[in-house]
Amino acid sequence: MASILVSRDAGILTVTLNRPDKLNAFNPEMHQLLRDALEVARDEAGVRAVLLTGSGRGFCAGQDLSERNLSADAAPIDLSVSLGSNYNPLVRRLRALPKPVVCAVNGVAAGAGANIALACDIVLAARSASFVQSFARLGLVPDSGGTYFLPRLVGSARAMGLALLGERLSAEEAERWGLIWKALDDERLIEEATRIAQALAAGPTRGYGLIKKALYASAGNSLDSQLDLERDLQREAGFSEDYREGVAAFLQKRKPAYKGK
Ligand code: LHQ
Repeated sequence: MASILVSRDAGILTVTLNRPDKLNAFNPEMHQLLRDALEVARDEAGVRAVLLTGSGRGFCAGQDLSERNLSADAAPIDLSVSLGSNYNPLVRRLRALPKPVVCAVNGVAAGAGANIALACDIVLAARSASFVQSFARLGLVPDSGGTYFLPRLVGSARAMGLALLGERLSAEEAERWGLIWKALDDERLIEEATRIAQALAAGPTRGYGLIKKALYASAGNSLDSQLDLERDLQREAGFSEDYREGVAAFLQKRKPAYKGK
């Protein structure tokens, strides 16, 4: 059974983490297949949105700990190797993808699994899902962008509480705290995530890519540099066919037919 399932429909690349017995914990094969899928999403013009979810009752339980079994006499593992070669490139790939990524968190998201969800652009979660910064329970530091995303999304008091205590945060609380876009009834999750992905896949793809660039740069920029960046990105957006189509459709009082160009 492949540890990642990939399907394509109407401009959406749906990627499903598929190790349900391990709550979709990451192993090297899963990293490799996810990397391949995100390269397809980046390189193929026909893909205009990505939908990421998990199979079974979990979204992703982070690193597969059964692969990290440390006997007393074993040499310690250098964890920076797997962050440098797998997790960090994954987070960078998700953020840099010039197309929107919708994440449907179908169940528990723990450790790197929680932070990979937070690296996506629109995060929806089933009401039964939860987010756990489980790292401190193992003596580790939140990784995969956790120490970057958490304080920016929920403020430093809540970020510190989540990181130190490693308690489960329900999907509803995550929505109230501004950690995610929306919590939804379980049976509506995939339907709603697909509806959003479909709308994005039919939208002005180049403009969306530029919106991602602008918003993700904003956290590290002064107002002055952000205004300059907006000017430059708007210049680029203004040269797109979709901008031309958007204005024409508005003036002709019809629905725009965006091509993603
Ligand atoms: C698992 C796992 C798992 C293997 C559940 N591995 N089997 C990056 C780079 C380098 C190094 C280190 O780390 C990282 C990033 C990280 O992600 S570190 C953090 C790793 N993840 C965790 O610490 C989470 C561990 N899992 C849990 O705390 C719980 O399983 C959660 C809270 C996710 C869910 O709890 P429950 O709903 O009660 O489920 P469960 O614990 O019964 O798990 C179900 C099965 O899944 C179980 O197997 P079994 O054969 O007994 O049914 C677990 O052993 C397995 N599983 N997480 N990460």
